[in-house]
Amino acid sequence: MFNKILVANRGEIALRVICACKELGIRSVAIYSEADRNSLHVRFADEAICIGPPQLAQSYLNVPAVISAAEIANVDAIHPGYGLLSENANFAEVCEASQIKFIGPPPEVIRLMGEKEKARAAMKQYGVPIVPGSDGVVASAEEALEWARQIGFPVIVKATAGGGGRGMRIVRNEEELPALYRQAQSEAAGAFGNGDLYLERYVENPRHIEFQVLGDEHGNVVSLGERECSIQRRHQKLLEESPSVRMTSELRKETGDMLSKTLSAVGYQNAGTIEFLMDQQRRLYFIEMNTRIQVEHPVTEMVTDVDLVKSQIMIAAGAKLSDVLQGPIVHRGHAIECRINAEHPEKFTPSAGKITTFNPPGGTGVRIDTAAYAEGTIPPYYDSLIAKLVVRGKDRAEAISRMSRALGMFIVEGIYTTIPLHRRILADPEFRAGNFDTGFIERFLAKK
Ligand code: MV4
Repeated sequence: MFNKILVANRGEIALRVICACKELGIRSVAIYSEADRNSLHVRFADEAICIGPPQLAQSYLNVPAVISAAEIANVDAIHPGYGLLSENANFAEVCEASQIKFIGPPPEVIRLMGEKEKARAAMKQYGVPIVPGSDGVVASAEEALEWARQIGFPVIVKATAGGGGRGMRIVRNEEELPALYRQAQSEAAGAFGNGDLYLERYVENPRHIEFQVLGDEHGNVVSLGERECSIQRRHQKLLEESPSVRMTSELRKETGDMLSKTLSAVGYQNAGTIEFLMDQQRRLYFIEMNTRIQVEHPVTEMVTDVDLVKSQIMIAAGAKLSDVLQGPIVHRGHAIECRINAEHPEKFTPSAGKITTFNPPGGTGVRIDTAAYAEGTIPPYYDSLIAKLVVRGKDRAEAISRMSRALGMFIVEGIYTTIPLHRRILADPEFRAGNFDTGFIERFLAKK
């Protein structure tokens, strides 16, 4: 097992990784920017190293600074958390070259899944259903038009390097295709330095359903079931739950078995998430794969009792899945997560500053992942997520009433948060009935 791990992240996820290290008896090393001197990840790690000024490019994204800290602290491994360097294949390579274990899949697997058109082709090769679309990258607007005629409108043009909905355009007819193709191309080139596009048939009002997997270094991959993440705004998830109200135990098993076969063939190692769109007929279509631990991982932890971050660390140290899991995956009850962001309720703009009051709820079935505290400051430089409120109940009805009462007892003063928005979502009849898709939030905000 590792002796010491550097946590290349900040905020709640850095603290989450430190918790896993403590429980495994591994020393943890925090890195921090000048804006994070008083952060809890610094306080709770066994060692902490300042790596630069507040700006991301000069601190948490500064590869030479992160690697230098790892070498000075003499760590065995680096856990990247989510975001930041977590899906950067070059960083994973630098770790390898420096004889530091990157807690994640091999660089070539990160690279494969990072190019969405390549990931699509790989999944298709193993029989995972994908949305009908182009075979590879489309080189021009003319070629896109040919594919679109073949697939049928509406179609969606996507950037192969895409993420967060950038470099994506919905195209409803032939006339608007050339202009939208060029818009997506220049947006992608600007945002990712890669303007390559591919085409898919546009699935109307889908649900967003993702499967959690774990793969070890011995060719074993297991599925831990799904999370439903349809409650999103501008490609930012707000609320996630497991199980999905539209999932059946048969579909869960069939999809999980298909994914474990496919991903062991691909050589997948680490925790991973496979994103699907689900249509009204309950058909699942692969869209992309994330090769990191995700923000919403606690939802799966609550219904399976598997510690995903500890599992990631044990797997990276060479452990077999059978030794990590010690038995079959069992799904019990229902879990919901609300993302508490520091942002203005109407404008959805970041709300940095000092937290004057912080009263997180507790009680049966309630979990809070946060690095926030009273009198602490939320710096303006980083992601606005300040806490995740997660509950588990025996069924969805109990989880909803537990979440409603917990949200009612969560007091944060001094900054704006998404707590009031979540209280309204939990009270919405359509949400409570399980009647929603990725268009929910837009309709919800319009009817107010
Ligand atoms: C789609 C789609 C409909 N059809 N692909 C948005 C971000 C990226 N991860 C994939 N996205 C979508 N891809 C096809 N072929 C609709 C979306 C989409 C979406 C997906 C999941 C959750 C929320 C969404 C909101 C708008 C659009």
